[in-house]
Amino acid sequence: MSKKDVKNTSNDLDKAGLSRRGFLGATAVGSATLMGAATLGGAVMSRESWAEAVSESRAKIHVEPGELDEYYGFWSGGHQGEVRVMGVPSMRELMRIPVFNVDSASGWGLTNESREIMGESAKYLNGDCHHPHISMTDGKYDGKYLFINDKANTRVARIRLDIMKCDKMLTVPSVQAIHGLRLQKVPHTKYVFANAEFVIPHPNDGSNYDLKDKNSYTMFNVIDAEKMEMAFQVIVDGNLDNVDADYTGKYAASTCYNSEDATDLGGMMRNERDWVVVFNIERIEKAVKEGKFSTLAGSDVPVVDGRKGSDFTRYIPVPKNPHGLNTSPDGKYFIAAGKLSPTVSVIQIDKLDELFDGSLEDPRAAVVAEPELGLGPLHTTYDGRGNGYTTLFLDSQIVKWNIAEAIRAYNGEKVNYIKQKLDVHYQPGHTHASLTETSDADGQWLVVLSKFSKDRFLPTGPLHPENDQLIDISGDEMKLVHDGPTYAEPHDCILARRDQIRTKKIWDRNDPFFASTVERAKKDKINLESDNKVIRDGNKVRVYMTSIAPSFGLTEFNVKQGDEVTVTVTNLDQVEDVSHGFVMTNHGVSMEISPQQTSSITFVADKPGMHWYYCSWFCHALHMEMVGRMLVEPA
Ligand code: K7E
Ligand code: CUA
Ligand code: CA
Repeated sequence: MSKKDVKNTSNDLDKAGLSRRGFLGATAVGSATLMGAATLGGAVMSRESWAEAVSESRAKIHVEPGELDEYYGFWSGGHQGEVRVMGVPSMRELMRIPVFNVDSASGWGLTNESREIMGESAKYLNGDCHHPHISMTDGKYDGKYLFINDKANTRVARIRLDIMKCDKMLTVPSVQAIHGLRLQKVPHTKYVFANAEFVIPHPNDGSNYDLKDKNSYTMFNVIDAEKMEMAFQVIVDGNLDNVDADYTGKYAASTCYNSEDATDLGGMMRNERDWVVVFNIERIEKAVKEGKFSTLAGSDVPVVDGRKGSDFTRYIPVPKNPHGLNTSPDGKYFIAAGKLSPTVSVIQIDKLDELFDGSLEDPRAAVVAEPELGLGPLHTTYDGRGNGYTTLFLDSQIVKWNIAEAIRAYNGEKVNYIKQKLDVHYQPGHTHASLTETSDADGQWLVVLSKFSKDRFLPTGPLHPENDQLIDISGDEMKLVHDGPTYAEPHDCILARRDQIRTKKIWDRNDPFFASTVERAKKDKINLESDNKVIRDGNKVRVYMTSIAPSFGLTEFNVKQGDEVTVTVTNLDQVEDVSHGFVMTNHGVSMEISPQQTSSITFVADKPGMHWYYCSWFCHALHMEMVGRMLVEPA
């Protein structure tokens, strides 16, 4: 079926005197079995025309060899620790950005430059990242940074999108397990909001294990995005799960599933309602500026108390163990997914002012709808046309529903706000529509990150890949167009238009990424762009060399057994894509040196004899010949 035919189908509908909305509404009220039937714009289609409509959508994701994708996708790598860059809609993996892991191709976690960025936490070889988010200006992606959390080791990292490398990493003090992470959207990303999930005693020194004690709590953490330093922390009741920010710059809101302060599953499910806690960032910022804060032992970060009764927060009861919290792109609503309740709770953001000034007393008055969507709602995303798309973990479905109609139904009107339920495969967690968390939400593509793939791919033993599915949401009907197996475990992803990301083709010699290495070379009176020299400093040996395809500036250097050797390589090539590598055999040494980059790595020459080093990134027809030898004199 051609595009023209699809259009005709809707025209026929109009001709029949049935407006799209009227038709859907009437049918849906009358029949619960509509869901799952093939429909286009409300018209029930034949099996044949349905297949044709889907195949037309599928043709759109075929990006020809040599053609570029319309969107950049950034996927978290879950407990694998990295960020993955995808092209959408082709779903081709473009790049991996190591962050909370060690990567032997790039040398992340091995090189001096990366270890300096990781700081003290470089000792951790693992991470668990969930939520990647791109910095914004006026509620739109500015393409500058991507931030991501590490639940495992309580960190937040920043990736510079011009070079697609992590350039800052911060361990959040006095808390455990950063989970939810979102950015201030307006006026710009001044703050990173990071939820610490687990309640711990303060001080956590073994003197107290009582979670009901008033000195046991977790905190909402606010990070200065530009400096990547802590701005302030807010003590809360309960625990903290997911978070999002509004479009005024004033509020952020987080879900809490453990209002019970329980330590076990049964306890955490006891209450029918937990809550969404809303933070008045403006008020907290003001209090901190006026010095109205305290600090915790071993930290100088300003801490304010945002527990119940505080001026800084409001607690809005919602059912039950809520999980995802997502702001609608029109800026009107925070929507919290019920998880153990089949509902989502729609919180009207412009009622929050009244909630904070006291003119609205009951916090539940800010809830303007609580539509029933299905079993296990986890996360919601938006098409910018007034619809929400919520993952149903237990039903293995994505449900499209209309927000305005859900509000009318909550007010007693008889409307069916559910537009479509589509099976996904299987057990979806996050879902993300193109540009959905910005005011540019364009309703083109929807990614559903399914936790189980079961039988969808060739078997790979007991451990299965996940399944990231791509759905065309540009029309009235969601159409599943692609299965994308992924390695553990992308929790979340985001999509940005390709023009919103601007990358460098080669390194700038003044790039701060390797500035401290340049600084060290200066102290050694080394010109990195021309010198090939060995500096001996006691038992520390610093080897400086250049590289230009297909050779290293030094093909041989001498050290003594037991020396601590730092090899610094500067890639003089200026041709885009000509990256070199440096690997010292049998020493655990490997790194990338891309055009105009300087990289360095330190190791102990603990074995006497001859040790070859070689280039590990294929750079030239004579790449295999790009070698040298380290000669280690026995002690
Ligand atoms: Cu639902 Cu960590 Cu965003 Cu996983 S979280 S799914
Ligand atoms: Cu240089 Cu391969
Ligand atoms: Ca609970």
